[in-house]
Amino acid sequence: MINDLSVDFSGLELKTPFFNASGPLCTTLEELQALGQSNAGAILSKSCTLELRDGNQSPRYVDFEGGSINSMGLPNLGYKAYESFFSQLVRFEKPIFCSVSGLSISDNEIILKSLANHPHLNAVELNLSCPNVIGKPQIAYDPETAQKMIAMARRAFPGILGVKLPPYFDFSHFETMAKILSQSDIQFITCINSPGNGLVVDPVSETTLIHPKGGFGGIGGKGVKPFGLSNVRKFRELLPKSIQIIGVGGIFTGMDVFEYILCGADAVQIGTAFMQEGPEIYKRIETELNDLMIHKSYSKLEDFRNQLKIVEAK
Ligand code: RRO
Repeated sequence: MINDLSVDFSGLELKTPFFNASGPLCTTLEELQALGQSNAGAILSKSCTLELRDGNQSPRYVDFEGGSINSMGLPNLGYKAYESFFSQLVRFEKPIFCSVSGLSISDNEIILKSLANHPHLNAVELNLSCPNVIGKPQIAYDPETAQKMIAMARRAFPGILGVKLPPYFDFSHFETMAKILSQSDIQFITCINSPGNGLVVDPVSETTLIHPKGGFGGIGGKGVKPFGLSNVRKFRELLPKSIQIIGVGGIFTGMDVFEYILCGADAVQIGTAFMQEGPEIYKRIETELNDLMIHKSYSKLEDFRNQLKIVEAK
């Protein structure tokens, strides 16, 4: 490593500012160990529930030109399995994050209280934005429920706590959520989850690409980057500095990471591109970010974090 790519994340050291988004390739111990061996700055587990879940029927994850659509439906091994994995990940000497997505407030409370006693877990990312559980709306689109969930989580889990948000598209919605988040004593937000309920069509077979929910699913990939960037930028403007921001959405290159940090991200996560390329992606992205920083004469991330300028009017 030539530049200093490290991040102080609520007192945790991330050696690189990028790691996996919760979802792709982070469900089994083997997958989590592969993240440990990679150049990812942290290890994040698949969103977990109280009990093991098989998830939705296949096909449920399909790549298309520049992106992906998924309706996995929260397949995971149940939180107790992840608790047993975390102790086996300590040797990689990087922060361990657990994503939690219980199906009710009381499920989340049980999981979080148990995680609070785990000696090797460093942080929790509470998922308020899964778009794919049949019959369960995305919590973070309902501010009142989100507020209750976050307040409960704060009481149940005293450690480093963040929430994973869906994309917002209206300034009034950003302001409503920012008010709740500012009053909630959490350490970070992650934005954005895959924009929910997109539809991708195969014109040859005249079918949807995925089966569950009539073909509707969360969209990842290049098309969502403008919304990932806007959500990071807007929340950075509205939230106190004490809340750090992880950017997600459409990151394929070191240049994409650079753009997110320019918009105010403290760190970033990679979903679709990680699924396509595997754990080797973190080495490539590190090299690309390093080269770009050298080209621009930046030696550390603080040199350009949150420094985006508005283009002059003509
Ligand atoms: O498992 C999923 O279907 C899923 C989840 Br929990 C999520 O948060 N985001 C997503 O795109 N898929």
